[in-house]
Amino acid sequence: MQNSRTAVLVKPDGLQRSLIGEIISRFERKGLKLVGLKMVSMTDAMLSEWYVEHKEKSFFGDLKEFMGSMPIVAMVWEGVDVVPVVRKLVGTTLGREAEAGSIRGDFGMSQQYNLIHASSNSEDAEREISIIFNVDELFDYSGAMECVIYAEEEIGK
Ligand code: FUP
Repeated sequence: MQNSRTAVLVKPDGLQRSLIGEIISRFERKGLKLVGLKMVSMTDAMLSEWYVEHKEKSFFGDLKEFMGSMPIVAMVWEGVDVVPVVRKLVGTTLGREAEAGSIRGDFGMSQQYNLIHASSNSEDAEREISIIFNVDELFDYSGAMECVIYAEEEIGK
């Protein structure tokens, strides 16, 4: 198993609904490690790169407008298999169908206003992280609780 990183955005609706603390808290409680955090206004160019896979979709323009309408909170979380772990905590895209217990399932009703973004795979994670974070804005430190979150063989120590 491998320690890896994923990108998370609390979207404009998450900011407006004061869910930043709640969201950070869920990832902390799970045992993930926060290695980057910033508030940022995403430009049209950043959003075109971020959502490149959706550039032909009908909702592309509306999605970029919404995401650029106010600041978002960007984070990088680290952990073993962190990409699928975070996707599970976030829940499926449409809030009103998302699993109860997930962030979207507990707090959302919408598809566009679905509170949070989480990278779909490791390649997307690294690409997304580089759109928002400089190398010196990402931190490497040892987590004091790691020895009770993972068994030694799970983190290859
Ligand atoms: P997800 O990976 O769950 O965040 O969702 P997608 O990558 O499928 O979609 C990216 C974003 O586009 C979603 F968060 C919401 C938005 N979207 C729409 O606004 N309308 C749609 O029909 C589909 C997605």
